[in-house]
This record gives sequence, structure tokens and C-alpha cells, in this order.
Amino acid sequence: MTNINLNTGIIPTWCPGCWNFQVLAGVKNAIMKSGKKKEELAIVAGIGCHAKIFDYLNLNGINTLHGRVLPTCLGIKIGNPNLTVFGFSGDGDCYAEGMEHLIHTARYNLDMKYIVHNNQVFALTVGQPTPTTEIGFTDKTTPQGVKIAPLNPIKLMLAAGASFVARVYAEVGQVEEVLDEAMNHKGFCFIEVLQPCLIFHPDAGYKEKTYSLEKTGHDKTNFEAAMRKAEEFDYNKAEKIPMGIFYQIKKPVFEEQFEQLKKLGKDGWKGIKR
Ligand SMILES: Cc1ncc(C[n+]2csc(CCOP(=O)(O)OP(=O)(O)O)c2C)c(N)n1
Ligand code: SF4
Ligand SMILES: [Mg+2]
Repeated sequence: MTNINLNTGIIPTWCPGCWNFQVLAGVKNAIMKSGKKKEELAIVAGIGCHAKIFDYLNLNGINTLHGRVLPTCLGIKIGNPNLTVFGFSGDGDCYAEGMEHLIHTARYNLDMKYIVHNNQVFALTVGQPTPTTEIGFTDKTTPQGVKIAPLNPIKLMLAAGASFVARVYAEVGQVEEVLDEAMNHKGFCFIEVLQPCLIFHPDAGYKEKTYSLEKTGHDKTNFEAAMRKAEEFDYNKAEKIPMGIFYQIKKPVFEEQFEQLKKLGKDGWKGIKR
């Protein structure tokens, strides 16, 4: 536990009761608990309601462009691989504007923690549908309702090669607990937070349909089991929603892969386990 003061003194402009307050509290608790010093940490946020978290955490970092959180994190890690880097995105920021970066950063297994606040809308720009919005959702831009089935980010991250894939609800305890685990993981930690937007996409009964993967004895080292669990919730219709860590394995991180290549020589990449 450290006594670092993570408060900036800025009064949050989130709507009263917004679930982002709980994400912020969970992040602060986990960072304090980790014992890390300020100079060992960096944060990056994009643009959106969620991204205001940048103003409420007294840590060094970059409030970058919409959709460009991950390449900014990559740059920071290349500059100083010893930093523990946190990226914060929304579902619009990550799954729409920044999608290409998501796939490649998972593939690289960049050693960082990536927190995606998924409220299934572009909230800051007043509620347009994103790639994870359910069929039938209407707003002024889509008055006849969304017709295309949502993306399943958990399946995507498993397929892309992320070494830590988790989903939690936007409650302080859940955010803190998953980050406690992520702090001890070396590699790309993808953590999706189901974070209802009180104004544009309130909780559609999701919360009572969630259950803990850990309590069912899920083997988080089993890729096929993780995929099966990921398929239980398609972000469209919810029967039951598994929460917690779907998948966690050890594999070389971005920086190590280069070190390994240097040692192995010309055809070295063929020997690297994917
Ligand atoms: C390059 C670029 N494209 C579009 C925008 C407009 N814009 C600002 S916030 C936002 C939506 C953010 O949605 P999301 O990432 O889901 O965050 P939320 O507000 O829901 O937390 C958009 C489209 C922008 N600022 N920059
Ligand atoms: S619009 Fe939604 S996501 Fe944005 S601050 Fe308000 S409740 Fe939170
Ligand atoms: Mg959003």
C-alpha cells in the first residue's frame, strides 16, 4: 500500500451517479494497493465521457486523440519499458475509431493494462450506436434501429492473442479485484468494464444476469473453454453474462520478442510460441 495522492482536486463533470465514478474508485484502490510510485506509472486516455478519468487521476500521461490510446501506450512503452502503463478507452474509442490498434496491440502482447468502459454508445456525443450496441437500439441517427449484430470483443481479443482477457461490471470491488490480478500479469491485459450510461444506455437488466467465472471453477488457461464462455453473451440479448477472467496465459511480451529474435538470429521467429 502506498500513500500517493491520486486526487487532482478537479470536480468531476460526469452525471451524478455515473458508473464511471466507480471505475475511478476501483482504479485508485488498485494503484494504491500495488505499492507503485508515481514515477513508475503512466496513464493514457482518449476522448469520451470515460476519458475524463485522465483529469481525475493525479498521474503522468497523455490525453490523446480519439481512438489512439493504444499507439500512444505503445510509444510510451518503447520510450520506457519499465513503466506500468494504463490505457482507458470507451467502446466507441476502442471498437470503432481505434479497432485496428486493438487487434495489433493484443497480437503484440504489449505489456500494459487496457480498460475499456463499454456503455454500448458514443455517450459524449449524445448516444449514437457503437459496434457493441444491440440490434433494435434507436437514436436520432438511427431512427429505424440498429440492424447489424454487435461485435463480441471478448472473442475478438482471444482470437487476436491477448494474454489476459477479462470482463467486469462497473463496481468498485470488481474493478479493483481484476486490476489486482492484472498488476501481477506481464502482457496485454484487456479488461472490459460493462459501464451503463445513465442517460443514453442504462443497464438493460444485465447486472442481475452476471455470474462469476471464478466461482464456477472456469479454467482460465484453457483457450477453448474461454471461447465457449465468451459466446454465452453476444452483447445483443442477455441470458447469462459471465464475468471475471476468461483467459490468462504467460507468453513473450512485445519487448521480449525482439530480445528473443536478436538471440535466435535469422529464422528465429519460427521457434517462438504464439
Ligand atoms: C477523431 C475524432 N473523431 C470523432 C470525435 C468525436 N467524438 C468525441 S467523443 C466521441 C464518442 C466517444 O464514445 P466512447 O468512446 O464510447 O466514449 P463514452 O463517451 O461513451 O465514454 C466521439 C465520436 C473526435 N473527438 N475525434
Ligand atoms: S452521459 Fe452517460 S457516460 Fe456520460 S457522464 Fe453521463 S451517465 Fe456517464
Ligand atoms: Mg461509450
